Amino acid sequence: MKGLVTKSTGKWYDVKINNKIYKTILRGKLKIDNQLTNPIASGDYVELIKNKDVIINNIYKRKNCIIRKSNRNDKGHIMASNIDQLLILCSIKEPYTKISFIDRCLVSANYYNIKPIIVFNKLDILNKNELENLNIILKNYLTIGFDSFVISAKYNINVHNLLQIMEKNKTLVIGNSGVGKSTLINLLCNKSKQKINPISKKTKKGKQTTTFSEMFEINENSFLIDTPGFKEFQLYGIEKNEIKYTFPEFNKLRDKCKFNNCNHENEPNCNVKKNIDKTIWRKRYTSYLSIIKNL
Ligand SMILES: Nc1nc2c(ncn2[C@@H]2O[C@H](COP(=O)(O)OP(=O)(O)O)[C@@H](O)[C@H]2O)c(=O)[nH]1
Ligand SMILES: [Mg+2]
Ligand SMILES: [Zn+2]
Repeated sequence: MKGLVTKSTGKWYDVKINNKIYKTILRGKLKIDNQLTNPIASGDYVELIKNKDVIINNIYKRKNCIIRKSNRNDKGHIMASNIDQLLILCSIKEPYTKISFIDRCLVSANYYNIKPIIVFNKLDILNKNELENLNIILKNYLTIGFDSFVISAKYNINVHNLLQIMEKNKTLVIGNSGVGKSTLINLLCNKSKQKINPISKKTKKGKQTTTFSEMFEINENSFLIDTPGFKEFQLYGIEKNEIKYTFPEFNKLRDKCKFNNCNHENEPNCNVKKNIDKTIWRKRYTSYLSIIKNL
């Protein structure tokens, strides 16, 4: 039997076959992978066999998967497999999403060939100044060519704009804790009963409730995958000299750099650096430097 993993806890896995969810465990030999903390993630297609327990006997080849560096060690952690899009949920207030966080997610999406969508939530709590700031950020991302939206998940403002994009896709939702991932997923997925965490009055940050990535159904063909909140998105398995190619706006300029393998760092006559504050948004260039420094 072939099924779709909708939830993985590390101990047991929910696998969906024809609208029925099986609680399954993993066959021993599949557990061993020295590079990754989790051999299976939501979105994986697996082969089940029935013994006393229902056992995952095999994993089907993945179309793709998004891997980040584990918080606990240097291994990779698969966030989800076989996904079509990455929805980066952000907020410029309560909590503030760092531009470098967004850019790390964008690098990852580009590297794994997954379409990113940038969504700013909590439109309802922004004052005039904050709205102006958000519009600048939005304009910059749109100019680079990224689909970008502003919504309020809590008050269902502009969320309909997302629905069409979600249709017939598996979308991984990523974002700092407290940005509203569960609120958005509850709104879009009828059956989901995600726990919403009140923002702490002291820190204005969300607590982390979701511990494992889990897939929810918008309809028969459209799915959202919720990820556990985390503070930083650390890249995994990407070489430093590959990062520059994941910034589409750099690619348009690099032909005119003096060196054809220019890293746009300290090289003389770098056309990317020359264009900072022109066609290159300074914040993106800063993200770029911080990403390559941290690898
Ligand atoms: N004002 C406002 N609050 C929101 C919005 N979306 C979510 N929240 C609140 O933000 C807090 C965290 O939401 P939650 O969905 O648990 O965030 P998650 O950690 O990303 O899953 C809760 O108090 C939500 O009610 C929004 O659009 N506007
Ligand atoms: Mg949540
Ligand atoms: Zn250069």
